[in-house]
Amino acid sequence: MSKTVHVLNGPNLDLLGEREPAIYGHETLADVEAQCRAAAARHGLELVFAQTNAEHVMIEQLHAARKSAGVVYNPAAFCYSSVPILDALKMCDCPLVEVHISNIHRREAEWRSKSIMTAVSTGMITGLGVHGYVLGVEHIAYLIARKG
Ligand code: CA2
Repeated sequence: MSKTVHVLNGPNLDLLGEREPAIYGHETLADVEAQCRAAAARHGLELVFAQTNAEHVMIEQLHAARKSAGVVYNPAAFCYSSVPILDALKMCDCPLVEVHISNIHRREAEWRSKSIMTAVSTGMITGLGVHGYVLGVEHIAYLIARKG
């Protein structure tokens, strides 16, 4: 059984920590990666961490993650429109934890709450800041431990 967790990030998240700190906080994506690596190490899991601004790259990253222990993913604005990514998510044979740093249900515009990915995600963590990623990794670890 795979013990690899994939943490995937969509467009613009490479700039995390540089803009809109009131909404997204001050931590950078490198900080998020370090926190996810620490969580994975605590549970003896391998971690693949990636970010892309390109839809086709995220699709390929999801294909690579299909048989993994689980995917923790922040699709960012792809979550509002990308049917190709939605289809790639459907092809994954593993738990899918959708993460949003901000609470997409509390934002300035109603459209931000309408992630089309939610329909195929196993679950969603939204509004807990970058700690949501760590919780996502912890959840995959919990599922592996439960299976024995
Ligand atoms: O809250 C989240 O994690 C979001 O997925 C972030 C997306 C946004 O479109 C979603 O509505 C919610 C992307 C935000 C743009 O990227 C930024 C990166 C760094 C700093 C500010 C924004």
